[in-house]
Amino acid sequence: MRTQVAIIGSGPAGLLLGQLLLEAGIDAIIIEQRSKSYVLERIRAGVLEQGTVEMLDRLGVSKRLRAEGLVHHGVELSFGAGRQRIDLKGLTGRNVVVYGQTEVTRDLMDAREAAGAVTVYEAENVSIHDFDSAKPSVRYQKDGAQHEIECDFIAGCDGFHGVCRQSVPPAAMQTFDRVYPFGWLGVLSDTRPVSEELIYVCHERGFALCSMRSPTRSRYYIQCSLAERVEEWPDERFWAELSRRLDAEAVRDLVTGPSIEKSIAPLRSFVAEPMRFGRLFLAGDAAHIVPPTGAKGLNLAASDVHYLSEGLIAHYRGSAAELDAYSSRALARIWKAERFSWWMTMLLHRLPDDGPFGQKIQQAELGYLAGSRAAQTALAENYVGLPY
Ligand code: RFL
Ligand code: PHB
Repeated sequence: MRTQVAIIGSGPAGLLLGQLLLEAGIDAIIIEQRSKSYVLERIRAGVLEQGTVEMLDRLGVSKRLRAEGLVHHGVELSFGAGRQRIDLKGLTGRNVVVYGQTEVTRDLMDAREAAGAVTVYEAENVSIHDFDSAKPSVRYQKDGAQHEIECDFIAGCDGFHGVCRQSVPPAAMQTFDRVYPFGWLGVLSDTRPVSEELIYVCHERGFALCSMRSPTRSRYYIQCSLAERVEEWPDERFWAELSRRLDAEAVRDLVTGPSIEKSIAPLRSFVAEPMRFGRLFLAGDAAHIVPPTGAKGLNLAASDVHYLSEGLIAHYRGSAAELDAYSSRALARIWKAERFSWWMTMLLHRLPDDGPFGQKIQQAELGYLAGSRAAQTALAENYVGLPY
């Protein structure tokens, strides 16, 4: 088999890139190690920047998003005795849309199938070869047979644990990371959300987040220790702990019910530089991770593949400069999102080793935010997404 661009991974990065290339008439095959239903059932992101929504509009895959997505003009921060609303729309003129990653993935898969583009699911032992030459290739096994795809370029969109970044010689790459000493315990439930807007909670017992997927489906998170296991958190214990961290109004409005998904995610920051190695390009979580506090992961995958698709399109039109600039253009935006996600994490979590000084600084920072339009604007500008 032969294609122009072999895309490894059918998460948001791979699917969006596939759609951008399809629109430009560039041939691409997606190779995914999991089944379609497995990919569709992974509960992850919920907040889309306006730029991500506009990309989905341009690609003609936003019909359901525009009908069912919840447009949010603000977010709330809860600390001390009350809440501070950050007026995203008033401060920046922009907004975010709450629409689950599962739904974005489904819309992109449907559009890809309707266009007759090829995705290989359940590909085993995927490996990439000769990306330092003019003739890279991808090999995998499926249904007991060995397959090889020859291509011009490989796009490594295979997430943090994927094979692409691991195939790069360590000496060619520099990595930067921070592992946070806590995780998020998340619960999905078919209950009415506690509030119309997201509430990010800084509490002495730890961080909490009230989010949603629809007017009848809620998503809640609480900060937990890394030693904890999901089995130790029956629903009653989760709701009781969440309630302890919420303000009186939220406790009054909280509707509890059986969880339909419950999981613990560790928090980390990570960046690999550069993002190009010969004819291999990394995009999305394959190249970087942010803690979810800033809601940036999926949105960064979108901006990466925006830059990458511009580079590939320019290449096939005879210009190399855009592709050469991919890594530096993408990284400039990534580091700003890394900074924001790190800052939001430090602002809102209880750090086990922080001590009284760290807690006073955190309170002062929250107090400054409450009283300063400039500080609120800085948060809002980053939350709705920096331009690209
Ligand atoms: P993905 O989604 O991990 O997709 C990678 C795909 O590659 C496949 N794969 C392979 N395929 C072939 N061969 C191999 N060897 C392979 N190895 C892996 C995988 O099966 C998978 O299908 O990466 P991608 O596309 O870069 O997308 C990144 C986003 O999924 C991620 O950044 C977000 O989910 C992060 N995130 C959030 N982002 C937001 O923008 N807003 C949010 O509100 C938000 N909330 C979150 C989040 C992530 C969370 N968790 C669970 C880490 C909340 C949470 C709790
Ligand atoms: C979510 O709804 O899953 C979500 C929302 C905002 C975040 C992280 C996760 O910052």
